[in-house]
Amino acid sequence: MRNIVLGTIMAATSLMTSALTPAENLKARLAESAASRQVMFGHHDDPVYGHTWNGDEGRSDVKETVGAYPAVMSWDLGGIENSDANNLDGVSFDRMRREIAAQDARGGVNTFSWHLRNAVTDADSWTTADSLAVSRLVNTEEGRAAYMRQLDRLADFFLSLNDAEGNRIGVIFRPWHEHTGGWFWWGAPNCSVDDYIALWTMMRERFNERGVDNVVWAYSPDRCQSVAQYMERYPGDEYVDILGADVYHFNGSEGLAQYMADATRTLNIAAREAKKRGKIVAFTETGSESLPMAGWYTEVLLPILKANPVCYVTVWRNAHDNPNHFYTPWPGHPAANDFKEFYHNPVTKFAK
Ligand code: BMA
Repeated sequence: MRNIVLGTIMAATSLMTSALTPAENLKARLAESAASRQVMFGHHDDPVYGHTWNGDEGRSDVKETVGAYPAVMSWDLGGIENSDANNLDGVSFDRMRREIAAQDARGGVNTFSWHLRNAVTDADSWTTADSLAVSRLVNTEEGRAAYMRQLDRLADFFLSLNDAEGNRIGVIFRPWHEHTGGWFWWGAPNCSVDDYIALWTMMRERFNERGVDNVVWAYSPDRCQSVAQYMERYPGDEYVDILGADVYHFNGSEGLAQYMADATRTLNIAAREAKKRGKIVAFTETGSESLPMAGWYTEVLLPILKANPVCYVTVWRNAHDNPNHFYTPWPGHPAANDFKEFYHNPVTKFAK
C-alpha cells in the first residue's frame, strides 16, 4: 500500500515537473527559496578567475575562503552578439557553458547580464554620445534586422545550455540593466521610454519564436528615488519574473549612510511592487570595491538583507588583471574572517 501510494505520488510529481518548462521549474525553485527567508549568495565569474589566478579549473576565491561555491554564479554575455569566442572580460563561452552545467549540477543557479555592443554602430555598452543608439535598433528596418541577428545568437546560447542528461538548464537573464542610470547607451538619459520597452518586447517575442523556454527574466534598475522612477520603463508583468536592484556602495565608511539609504529605498520599492504582482525580489548587483571596510559583509550587507528579504544577492567580479577591482575577499585578505561569518550566518545560503 505504502509503495503504491508512494509510486502514485512520484508519478504525479514527475508528470508535474515534466509539464513545466525549465524556466517555470527555476521560478518555482526561486520562489521556494525566497519563502525560506534565506538569501542565496552570488558572485560574478566566480569559478573562472580570481584576484591572483586566471583560467584554473576547480578554483573560486569564495570557495577557498569559506569552503563552498556561491549559490548563484553570475556571468556576462557581452560578445555573444558578435559570435566572439570569449566575452568582453576574456571568459570563453565554452568554459562558461561547462561551468553553468557544473553549477546546475551542484544545485546552484546561474544569472546573466549582457554588456553588448550596439548592433548598428558596434559601439560598446558605455558609448553614450549617440542619442539614436536605441531608436535606430527598434524603429528602423536596418536596425531591427541587426538587432534580430544579435538576438538569434543570444537565443542560440541559451538554447545550448544543457545538463548531463541533455535537459535544458533554467537560468536568469537581466537584459538592459541599470537603465535608470546614464552610463549605458540604453540608459534613461539616452533613450525614450517607448524605445527602451521595445528593446524588451522585441527580445521576448524573438525568444518565444525561437522556443527559448529556459529563461527567467529579471528587471534590474540602478538606485531609484521613487516608485515612479523604478516603474517608468517597466516592460510589463508578462515580460518580467524578478524585480531587482543594482546598488553599489562607494567611498567606504564615508559613503555608508548613502549606500544604506539607496539600497533600502530601492529594495523596498522592488519588494512592494513584487508583492502586488506576484514577482520575486533580488539584489541583482551590489558590492563595495576593494572592501575598504573589513566588516562589510556582516556589518553592512547582512543588516540590509535581514531588513529587506531578497531571493538572492550578487556581488561583482574579482578581476585577475586589476588588483583593486574585487568584491569578495580571498584567504588571508583582512575581510576574510568577516566573510566566513557571513557564510555561517543562517540567513545566507551557498552551494553545498
Ligand atoms: C564592469 C567592470 C569592467 C567589466 C564590465 C563588464 O563593472 O568590471 O571591468 O568589463 O563590468 O563585465
